[in-house]
Amino acid sequence: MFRKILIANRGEIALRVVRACREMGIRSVAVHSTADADAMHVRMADEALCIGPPPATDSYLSIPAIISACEITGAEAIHPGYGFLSENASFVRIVEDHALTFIGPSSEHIRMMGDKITAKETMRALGVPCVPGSDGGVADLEAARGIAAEIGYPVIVKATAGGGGRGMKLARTAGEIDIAFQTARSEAKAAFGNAEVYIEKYLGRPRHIEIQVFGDGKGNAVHLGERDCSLQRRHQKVLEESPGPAIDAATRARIGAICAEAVAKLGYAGAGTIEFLYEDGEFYFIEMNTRLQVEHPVTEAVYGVDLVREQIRVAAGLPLSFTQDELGPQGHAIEVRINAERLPNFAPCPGKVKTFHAPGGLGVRMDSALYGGYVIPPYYDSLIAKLIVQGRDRPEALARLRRALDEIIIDGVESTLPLFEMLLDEPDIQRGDYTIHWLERFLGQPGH
Ligand code: MV4
Repeated sequence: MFRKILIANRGEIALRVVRACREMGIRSVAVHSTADADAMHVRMADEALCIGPPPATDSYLSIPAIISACEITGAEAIHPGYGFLSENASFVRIVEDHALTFIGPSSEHIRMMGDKITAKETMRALGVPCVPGSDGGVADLEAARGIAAEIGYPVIVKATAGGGGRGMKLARTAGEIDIAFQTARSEAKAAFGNAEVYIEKYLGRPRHIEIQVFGDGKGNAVHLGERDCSLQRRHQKVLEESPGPAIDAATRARIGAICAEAVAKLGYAGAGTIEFLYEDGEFYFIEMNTRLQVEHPVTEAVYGVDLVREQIRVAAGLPLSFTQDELGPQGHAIEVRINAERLPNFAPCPGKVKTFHAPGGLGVRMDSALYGGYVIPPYYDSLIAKLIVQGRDRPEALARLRRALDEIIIDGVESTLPLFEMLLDEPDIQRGDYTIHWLERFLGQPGH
């Protein structure tokens, strides 16, 4: 096992990794920008090193600074958290070349899933159901018109280098395919330096269901069920839950087994998420994320596992600590993302936190790097806390969420807390009856 791990991240996720390290008897090294000298992850880690100025490109994204920090501190492994360098295949290659261990999958698997056409072809070949569409890239307008006509409108044009909602264009009718294709290509070229696009049938009212998978890198893998992440605004998730309100045990077992088998055949190592659109009882693969996700705690809650501990174990060459037979969801968990943003426009609202009080009690977990007197810097993501609640069933989890929200105090900065109070009053949310479009429709209504 590693003696010392460097955490190439900040905020609540850096703290999450520090906690796993401490429980495993591993020393933790925090790195930080000058803007984060007083951050909680710096205080909580065993050691800390400043790696650069506030802009992430010069600190949390600086590969030379992070590799140097490992050499200075003697850290043997790097946990990337999410975002920043977590899905950067070139970074992982450099880490490997320095005889350090990246806590995550191989650079090859990251690169494969980063290219969305390759990801889709790979998954299709492994028996994972995909959205009907072009087989591979679409080279020119002629081909785009032909394929779109064949699939039937509406269609969506996506950049192979995109993902997470970046670089997509909808064509509702044949009259819109030329502009959608051309715009998608030129925007993809400008944004990613890669103009290649592919075309899919557009699904009009799906849920976003993602399957948590875990591989040991030696051909063994398990799934840990699904999360319904449909409640989002501008591709930023707002609330996630597990089990998905629309997914029954038989459906979970069927899609879970397909995902675990695919990941096993790939020889994938570590945590991964296979994203699907789910409509009319069918799953359609869209992307795979090769990292630990923000919303991993809902899976930890219902499956009773420590996913970060498991990531560290697998990276150290140890086997998975559980078999598929030992894994099953118990009860229900919900996470809400609390951002330092002003409603109704979600404008970032950094500044000094005067008072901070985290909720507690049965079934409540709050992952946050906030403290009273902390100054939220303006340079990074506005996520300041994740509240995760669990109950014996969904109604109990919802009641607990309402109770925990009542206990939270965040004074000094505005936050998205009032949004969750509003959501809990909505019958659709109480019933679990929502798609990927529900929240934006709700927020678009006058009065919200
Ligand atoms: C789609 C789609 C409808 N049909 N693909 C957006 C994020 C990226 N991961 C894939 N996305 C979508 N792909 C087809 N064929 C609708 C979306 C989409 C979406 C997906 C998941 C969660 C939120 C979303 C919001 C808008 C659009």
